[in-house]
Amino acid sequence: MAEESFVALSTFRRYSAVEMQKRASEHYDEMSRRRTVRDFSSEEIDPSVIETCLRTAGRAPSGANQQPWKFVVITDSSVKRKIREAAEEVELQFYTREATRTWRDALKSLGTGPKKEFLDTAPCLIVIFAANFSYASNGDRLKHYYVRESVGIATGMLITALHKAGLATLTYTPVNMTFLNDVLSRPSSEKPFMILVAGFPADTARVPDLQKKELKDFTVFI
Ligand code: IYR
Repeated sequence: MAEESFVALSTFRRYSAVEMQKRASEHYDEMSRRRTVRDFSSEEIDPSVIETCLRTAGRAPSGANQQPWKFVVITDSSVKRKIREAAEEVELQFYTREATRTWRDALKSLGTGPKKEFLDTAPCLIVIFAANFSYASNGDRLKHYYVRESVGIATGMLITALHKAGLATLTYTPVNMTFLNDVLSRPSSEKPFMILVAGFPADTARVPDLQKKELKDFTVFI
């Protein structure tokens, strides 16, 4: 085991009460403008913006600091095409057979269906994998803890970073994502977590008029 090593906390910043409220409100306003987009233009993204956003995701807290995430960034159109083909097969099964009536009803307001054009048109797909274990340098198998929580936090930080950088995103999760291991040659220790689609909205993009719950409806203060 590595010996514990501590350094002074030099990165924390203390703000005045007024400044705290201002910063909190500004971030609320910024994130309130984020919408999930399903129609993308094919305009390319500067790769360095994606890299910086991924670095942000890599700063997420994780169980035992094991950082059990892997981000596969796809801009190659033939790989995007393969993902679209495999995903549409899975979705066709879902929409025509597997989805329960209640699940179908829950999706009505989103206007989704088995066609996933965005997997072709969007300039960038980020496939996020969750690693249940890794191998230490001596070859020992290292179990990871709180994997889904950790990867979920990193994904949230990535979504926030991409939005703040001026990109639109779509959190996309086909019911069965195992095809992603094959298409992207990832080992079975890595489980597909999500496809995060990133790009610029198509000029014609429209979004459903969804309502968010009020603070009082999703919080309890004790
Ligand atoms: N994966 C399908 C179905 C779907 C499920 C949920 I829950 C959503 O919030 C949206 C879609 C699809 O993407 O069409």
